[in-house]
Amino acid sequence: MKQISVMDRRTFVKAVLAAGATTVVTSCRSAPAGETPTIPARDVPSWINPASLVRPLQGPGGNLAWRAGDTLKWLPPEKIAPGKPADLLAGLPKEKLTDMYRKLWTIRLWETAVKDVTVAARDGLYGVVHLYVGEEAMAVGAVAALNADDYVVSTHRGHGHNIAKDCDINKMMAEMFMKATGSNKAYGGSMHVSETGKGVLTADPIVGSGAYIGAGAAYNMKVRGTKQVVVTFMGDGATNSAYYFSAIRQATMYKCPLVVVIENNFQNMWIPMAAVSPTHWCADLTVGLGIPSVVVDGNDVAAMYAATKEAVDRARAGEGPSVVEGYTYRWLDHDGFAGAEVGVDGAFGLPYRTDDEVRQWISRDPIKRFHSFLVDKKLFTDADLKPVEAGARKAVDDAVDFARKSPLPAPEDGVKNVWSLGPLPATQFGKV
Ligand SMILES: Cc1ncc(C[n+]2csc(CCOP(=O)(O)OP(=O)(O)O)c2C)c(N)n1
Repeated sequence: MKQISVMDRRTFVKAVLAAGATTVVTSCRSAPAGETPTIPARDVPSWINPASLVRPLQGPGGNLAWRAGDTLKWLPPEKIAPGKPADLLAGLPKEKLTDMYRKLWTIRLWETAVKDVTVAARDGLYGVVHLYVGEEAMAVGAVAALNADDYVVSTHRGHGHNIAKDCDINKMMAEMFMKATGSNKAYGGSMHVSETGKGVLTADPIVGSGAYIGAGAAYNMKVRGTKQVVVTFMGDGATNSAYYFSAIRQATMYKCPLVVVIENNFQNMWIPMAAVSPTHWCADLTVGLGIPSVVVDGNDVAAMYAATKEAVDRARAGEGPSVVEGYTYRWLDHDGFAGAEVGVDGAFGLPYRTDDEVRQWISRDPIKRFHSFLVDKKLFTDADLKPVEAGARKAVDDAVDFARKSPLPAPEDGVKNVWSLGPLPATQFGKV
């Protein structure tokens, strides 16, 4: 047999067919175990201040040799890094910083209450639930860069986005309990928790769909000239959806005020991001569109705020979309409560990750990092912050109480709020 070295595919197929083959099976070689395929390093885009925004060129993607525990290569530092984002954060009004601290704790405690209530099995909570514990800095940092009348498009893991956008946590909890007082009157459940009046346009279990919804809404803002901005949250997995690239491509074409915030938690359900996303980072996909596509430490409120603020300002000025990817880690399982216990942070004993990895990420708790930032900068004392945390705890306890005491929907409500054409015209088969 003739040895063939490097050639293009057409030449290869011609050569094999000329040799008498009737079927050609080709395969591509993956990187040898333990070796990350090398992709030539690019320059950091000039608009980023490399000293302040993290842009590690070697990301986790495109690595079929990924093993449980490999997220530790991106374990963030214990403290929020000094630099431009930290200065920007420190310069925010104290009320805003307090609000951000309250929201971080509200998300943590609200999600933990859902986990504890369900695992204790005292109440009936229904439907599939994707919790956001560990990822709080992404939503709080990004949404802090928005005005109250800007919009958010959420995901299947959407409770944190809603809380960051000031949605009613009582109604949200009642929706989890499938009560008539729920944010969707018990028609939606966890994956549809949203409040359009607060600017959360939708939360959606169809992974990737938020790209179109966000791009469509941003097009609307563009046409109406409202100067509002839309932030669409997407998981790393969602960026592999065909919807994603076509949506951001069109939004770039029309310079729509869209900011995509990619929550890269290294996992796409139980499959490593590294094994399904071909580029080092998801943000690399949009570099060719010529739009800012940055990667930051997603457990650092300062980095998330600074990067999103820059993108939002650009969108509002009519310059079009940007992508902000944060890398972060979810402490619990993809959905449900495998490996979780009442009163314990994190989920352990899961086959796709190591317990050591989970503990190390928990040690880089984004809330703890924000707390020490506020205290180290002498903006607040621990005594100032304790009541904020206690307030969030009480609000979450009240939300669970509200949900427990709320009525179930009446059986006849099952046929309300259902879309129909109304009475159908008579047909040749009689009235339908
Ligand atoms: C169109 C579609 N395909 C598959 C699924 C099943 N699914 C639910 S969540 C998920 C993974 C999403 O991963 P990612 O976007 O990274 O978000 P994460 O869950 O990590 O926050 C998948 C594939 C779905 N809901 N919708």
